[in-house]
Amino acid sequence: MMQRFPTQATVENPRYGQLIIGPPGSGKTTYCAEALKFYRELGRQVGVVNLDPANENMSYEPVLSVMELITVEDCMEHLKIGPNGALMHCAEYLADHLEDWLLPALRKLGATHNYFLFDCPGQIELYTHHTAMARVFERLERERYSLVTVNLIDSHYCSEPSKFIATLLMALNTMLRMSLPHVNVLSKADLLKKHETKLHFNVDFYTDVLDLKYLLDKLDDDPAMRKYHKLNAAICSMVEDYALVSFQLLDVFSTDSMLRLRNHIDKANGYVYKAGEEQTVNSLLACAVGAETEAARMEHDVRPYME
Ligand SMILES: Nc1nc2c(ncn2[C@@H]2O[C@H](COP(=O)(O)OP(=O)(O)O)[C@@H](O)[C@H]2O)c(=O)[nH]1
Ligand SMILES: [Mg+2]
Repeated sequence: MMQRFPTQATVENPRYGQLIIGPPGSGKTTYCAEALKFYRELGRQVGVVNLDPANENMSYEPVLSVMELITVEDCMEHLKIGPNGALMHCAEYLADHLEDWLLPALRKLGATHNYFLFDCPGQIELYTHHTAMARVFERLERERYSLVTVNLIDSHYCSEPSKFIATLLMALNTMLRMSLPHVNVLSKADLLKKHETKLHFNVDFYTDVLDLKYLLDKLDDDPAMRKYHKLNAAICSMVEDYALVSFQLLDVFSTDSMLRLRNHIDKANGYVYKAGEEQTVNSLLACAVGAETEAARMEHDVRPYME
């Protein structure tokens, strides 16, 4: 987790935003719906802003949706382009209408909300190659939102070493490109128990990303992957050298899991340093120095998803 130091002390009315990203189907919309309820119960003035122009089955009531501005379907019909091109076009269109659409709407909502969950589009190329979403995020930062990217990745990707190595590379690439406080999440962790027989290592191997030598050995077991040994070794060593990628496990339907993730996110975007619902010196200190023991962390973060 990349962490931001407290800058809010000088800001009059701090505003916060979680940028929920991750491949289609990784659980972004479900997370937004559950986080909305959860944060509301904590008393936060929170709302979801849908920035995904192809978001179907929104299970929450957004305070604002990009689909009021443009939809993938309209683009496909009017521009006679395919779904991927239409999505890129929508992202460009959004980035071109920040000053006359997104920001005025957010400022208006600012009267009643100071915490936004941005449900973002999933296509990875929007974050790794394209600049439109980066432009949106940069502009929000300049608008003095304390942002954190919450990158959801289906924990199913742990089931095969080759999938996991691709996940690591994708997470690192996104983190470096976005250069924002960042929390990587393995979503649908409740399903890990079901897949556990397929996992080659303990769950904490995947969350902590400390020693990838074992992953490399496993990759070499597969003849199809063995011929890429040098490439895989280079990727593993790069991920280890940066030492930035680690994951939080999330089961959106578990209150404890949502609470643990909230603690990480609050540290990452600096919410914890501001007059939030946890204002005591002890809770600040606990967050600041990571006062939890390794055993306690294992008990809460890893154990529920084992056996
Ligand atoms: N078991 C389980 N399923 C989940 C969880 N989060 C999301 N899902 C399911 O994953 C599917 C895709 O979720 P969705 O939120 O639409 O993904 P999006 O495309 O990233 O917005 C849906 O069927 C959700 O019910 C979770 O924590 N546990
Ligand atoms: Mg969605």
